[in-house]
Amino acid sequence: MNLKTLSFSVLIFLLGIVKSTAQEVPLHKKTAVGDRIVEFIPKGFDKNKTPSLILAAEVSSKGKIPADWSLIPEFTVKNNKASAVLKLEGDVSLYGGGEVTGPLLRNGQSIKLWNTDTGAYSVEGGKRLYQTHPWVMGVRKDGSAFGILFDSTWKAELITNSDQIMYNSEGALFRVYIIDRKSPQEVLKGLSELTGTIKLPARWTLGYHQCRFSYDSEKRVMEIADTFREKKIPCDVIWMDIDYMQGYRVFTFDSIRFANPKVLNDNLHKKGFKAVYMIDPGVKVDKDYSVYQSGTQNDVWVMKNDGEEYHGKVWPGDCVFPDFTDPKSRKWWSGLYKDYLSTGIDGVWNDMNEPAVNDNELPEDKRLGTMPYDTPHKGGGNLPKGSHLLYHNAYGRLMVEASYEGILKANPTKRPFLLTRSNLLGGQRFAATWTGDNYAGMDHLKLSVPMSITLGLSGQPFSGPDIGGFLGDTSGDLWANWLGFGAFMPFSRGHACAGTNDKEPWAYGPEIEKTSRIALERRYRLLPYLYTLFYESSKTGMQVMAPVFFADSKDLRLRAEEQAFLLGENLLVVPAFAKDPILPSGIWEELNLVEGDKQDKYQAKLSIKGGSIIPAGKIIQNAGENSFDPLSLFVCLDAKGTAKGELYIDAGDGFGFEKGDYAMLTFTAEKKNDTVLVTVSDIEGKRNISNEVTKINVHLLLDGKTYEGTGTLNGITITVK
Ligand code: MIG
Repeated sequence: MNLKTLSFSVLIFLLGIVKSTAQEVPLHKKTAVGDRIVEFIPKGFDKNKTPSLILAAEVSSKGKIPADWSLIPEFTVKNNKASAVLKLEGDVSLYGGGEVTGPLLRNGQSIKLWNTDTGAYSVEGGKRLYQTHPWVMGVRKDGSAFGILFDSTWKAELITNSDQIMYNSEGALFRVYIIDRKSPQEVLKGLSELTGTIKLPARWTLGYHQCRFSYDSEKRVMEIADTFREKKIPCDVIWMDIDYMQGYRVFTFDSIRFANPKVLNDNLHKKGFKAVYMIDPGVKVDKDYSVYQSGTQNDVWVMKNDGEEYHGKVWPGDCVFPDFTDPKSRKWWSGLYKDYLSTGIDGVWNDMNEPAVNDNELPEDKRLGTMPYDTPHKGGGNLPKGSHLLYHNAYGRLMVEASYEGILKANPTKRPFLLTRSNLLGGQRFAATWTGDNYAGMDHLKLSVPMSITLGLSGQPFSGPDIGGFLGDTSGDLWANWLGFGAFMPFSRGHACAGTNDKEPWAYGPEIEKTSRIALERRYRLLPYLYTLFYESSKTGMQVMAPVFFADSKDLRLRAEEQAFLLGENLLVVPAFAKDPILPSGIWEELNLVEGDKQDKYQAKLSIKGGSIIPAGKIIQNAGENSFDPLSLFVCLDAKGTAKGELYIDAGDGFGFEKGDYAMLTFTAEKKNDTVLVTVSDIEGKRNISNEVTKINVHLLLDGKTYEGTGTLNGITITVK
């Protein structure tokens, strides 16, 4: 071997090493894009390889990064796969990652970001679920916090170790955003500045929802609805799962069992119910089916590399799938909702949109449960053409964008309600969510608390589990335990899988029925408070359901508490199952809302925080009834003898509030000697509420006693002796 060939082989050898070890990628640019929000762009980043599907809008530079800034991510590439790492200093409590199983405190956890249909959360030991949220929040010992967003949808893993946060993708370089602010609440607001907030939901969506796979005829649906009213158990919504369709063809109705959807929906409306129906992405391959015909004519389907339609098996058998990356396909999909919703459907449920595909006929090691990774997507508009590996995690998110727009267009004077199983960080702008197919067991009951809190810490405040558990039979005891706190989750819906026992509130005998009634009456009394929280969230991105440490982010004892939770900042919910929960210090007074709630062993214990005023309504059977006759104010004074609270009121639906037709009331209470004066200190908005709120009952909770007072918006005085 001469010198030339030797050095050539050495070169090849060295190149080999370089290729298989990670190569550091220098930063191309770092710039402030908001208040203590910094964008990091690695050299070689190309938005035609990694488009942003997470940000609500393109950001723009707002100048230099703050002088004290310390958080700088490091990028590497190995075999064309990009990673980023953020090294951590000192003790940091980690949260987020979106829809996850496992503990609330995420130190030492790892998850796979590849949206997956995972019954009982069984795929990869629960490390891979239906949604993708490449986002982690860290809370330091001093209560200050930061968050890191990896703006990528590529298949990836997210590792949250105590000394570093790592995001390893299987695709091209991406941008990173870091927010560093004084509190976790401020960091969440920063997240919403980047990814948007939820839209204010209609008031009825905050009521209780009753679902089953499936109430399979018009008759059965009305039986369920009528039973709620006969038994006086509050409920707002009945859900229609897939069996309402004609052979699982989306946008159709079974010609025998759901022959008159308009009549059914009208009848539900007359009784104060709303109706939500399921729509899946898979469209049956059937030449005689109008949706398949029109989609084919409009060239909207995902096509394989060989130019043929991609077919995957779902409920209807062989299906095609809209290519939601293509604006033309999204527009076509939106257009399907008009006729469909004209039957009086109030809300839509998008399921199976990971997308889930049944490929069980393949040998086990070949099964993907979704489209092959190299299936191409057309893109268009801001989105480049790309493989399924890039777009899979955005499929559900693009679907719900199209659904949302279609629903809004069909009923422009109503606020769309959409529930989705799959989604992506930022997708809270289009749809609420639930945590998929859990099972009827105490472990999943407990898990449902950190799961929903974590979604909230990842930008999605509107979530909840299948109360009672979806898979398997549910016992009365499990149901009552679950509803006892599920009644205080942002999205509160009972659901049940096909083949399982009846899971309505009355299905377990009179004792559990009574417990269920009390739990839901408590929720309905709190609707004014809940609605106010959702309004706040739609403005600022604040959570609805919050971890207990939000009461005091400096109190290190609270960092891992995941049994108890907060609703807003002022209401503490301790589920009946909670064993030795770690609770925030300070003044907290027990809140009882309904006769018998204190004595019932299944009810969550509620407490309100010193310094706060919680508005409540009366017991109503659905959110459309007047809650404010009278309005109740629960007042708990702080050490200084003062308290404050807010109440948001509007028409409950529609967009009048955007033009000022709302009232945001601020209440204050002040103790002077033996009297406490409660007044309305401020009203924002143009809505005239003098006829809406005529009478106010004040319940002052002080040292375990309750003092009552009655009055009007002009103020209430209570004597404390
Ligand atoms: O393969 O529509 O998670 O809530 O009831 C099951 C039937 C499809 C999965 C959803 C579940 C729903 C069910 N769906």
